[in-house]
Amino acid sequence: MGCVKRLRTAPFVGWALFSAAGSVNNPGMKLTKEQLLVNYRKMRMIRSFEEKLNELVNSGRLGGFLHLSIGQEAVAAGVCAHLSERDYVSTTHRGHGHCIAKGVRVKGMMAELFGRSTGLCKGKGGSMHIADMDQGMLGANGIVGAGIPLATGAALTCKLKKTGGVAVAFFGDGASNQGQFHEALNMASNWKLPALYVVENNGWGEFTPTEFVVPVRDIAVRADSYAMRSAIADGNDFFDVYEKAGEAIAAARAGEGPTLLECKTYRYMGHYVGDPLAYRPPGEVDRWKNEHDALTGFESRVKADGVIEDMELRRIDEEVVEELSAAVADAENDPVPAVEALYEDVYAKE
Ligand SMILES: Cc1ncc(C[n+]2csc(CCOP(=O)(O)OP(=O)(O)O)c2C)c(N)n1
Repeated sequence: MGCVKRLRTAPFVGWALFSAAGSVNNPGMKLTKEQLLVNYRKMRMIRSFEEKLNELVNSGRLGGFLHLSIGQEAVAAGVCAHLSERDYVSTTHRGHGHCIAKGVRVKGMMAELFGRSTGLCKGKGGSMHIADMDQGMLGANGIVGAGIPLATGAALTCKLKKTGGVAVAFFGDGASNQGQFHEALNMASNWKLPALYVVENNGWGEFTPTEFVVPVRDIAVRADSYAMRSAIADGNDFFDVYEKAGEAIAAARAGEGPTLLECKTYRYMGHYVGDPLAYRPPGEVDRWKNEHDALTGFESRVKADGVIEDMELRRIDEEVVEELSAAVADAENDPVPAVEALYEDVYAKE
């Protein structure tokens, strides 16, 4: 396989970002204790939700083709911490974390993944088509890059209707090579839309290292082509993402137009659940896990600052486990959609 022959030996370039900067950034950043706990809970929920999915698929209790974002939790949480119900988010094939961070109910997500009629899309969407319009979640998407123009359209709606809302598109480094990325950024900048484009550069697109297919070191520079503001964040540092996303979203709300925010991160899991990861350079996954994990970093920071005690975080961990167990039990017992529902909520009918 060509991929094996070309296996990279150097660590992913994103590594340089945090090893040079250190893992604790933005000492001036202000969040209340309550906000910190809310965001820890979100990140813990994202990770535990996906660890649970991994376990369910591997034990044969859950079917379907799933993509997990374990390792990237700080991006979803740090960006969505600035959003409310008037704001929109679009996501990708790897979108559970963005849904949770945006406030989508875990119970409805779990039921959707199990294909139950109680699911957010009545059991007919599944992991890659999960959506929740009540929360401004425009949907996951199996087509790489397709969420980018969707969020751009939502940003145009916010602008025309003067809602004060913003729209955020989350997507991967691979998606930044798609034509629709460039078309959408051009339009958004030209029309000064209240949009934020968050590229999660996790170093891999399927089984290919990013630098094999992206000639620029920083995807953020692509914003220059469209006279758009850009920023680079350490995507495994919640506080850095929070600060940079906050600046971008404030500018968008103030009518100053969109930003391309590149978050350098890493995903611990393969492209899909079941991917044996044989193509990753030895030690790469462990290095990120052991030296720059988003949750461990957050925990060390808040404990060192003396804001939060260990037992408060452990209580959240337990609550998350309980909530997930209940969601799985409910989902397993809920009914599948009735055959008569086949033609409901679809555009094309016989
Ligand atoms: C238009 C399109 N082309 C190709 C694919 C197959 N595909 C699915 S995921 C993926 C890689 C995406 O990489 P990236 O955007 O970096 O996101 P990541 O999976 O790393 O989160 C590809 C090529 C697809 N689903 N849609």
